[in-house]
Amino acid sequence: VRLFVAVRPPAEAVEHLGAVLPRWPSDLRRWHVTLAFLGEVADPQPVTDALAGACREHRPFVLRLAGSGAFGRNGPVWVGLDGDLPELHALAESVADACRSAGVAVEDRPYRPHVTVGRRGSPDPRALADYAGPDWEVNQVELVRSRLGRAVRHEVLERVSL
Ligand code: 2AM
Repeated sequence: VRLFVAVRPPAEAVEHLGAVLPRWPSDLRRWHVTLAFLGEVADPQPVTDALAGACREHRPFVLRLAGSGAFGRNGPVWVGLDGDLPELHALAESVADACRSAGVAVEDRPYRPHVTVGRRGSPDPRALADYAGPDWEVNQVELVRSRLGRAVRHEVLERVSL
């Protein structure tokens, strides 16, 4: 199964952002902040166990959606995060370590927290550069299965509290 670990902004936060976009996004319920992308994993159980251990070491913290940019010209458009960023980075590092201890080869590249909100340069990230949404408390982490196909589908396999 194809897996990733993420935190999910609550409905208030994604709807606040949705309301300032030129068009109401169809995929708003899938918006998430990836902590670690695992790729194909044969057996999710060891990951689930390691994730529980990692999340026990962290307390809830506060984030808000803020700022925007694109990965390259005409690339995916993202909205950034603000708030307790050191806690977010520390959590992402713990999650990556936990996945590695469960035998998953997680990429070791600089962590750039974001929510992907569009593709091919749309919506215009310049219009969202000064965006700042409401604060929310991050108190759980999700292990998500991603099914590729004509329509991407996300299935939450596990929710782990901080
Ligand atoms: P993205 O939203 O910025 O594309 C599920 O695919 C999640 O894992 C997405 O949030 C995706 O980021 C993220 N991800 C990170 N690295 C990835 C990779 N190499 N392939 C696919 N998704 C990746």
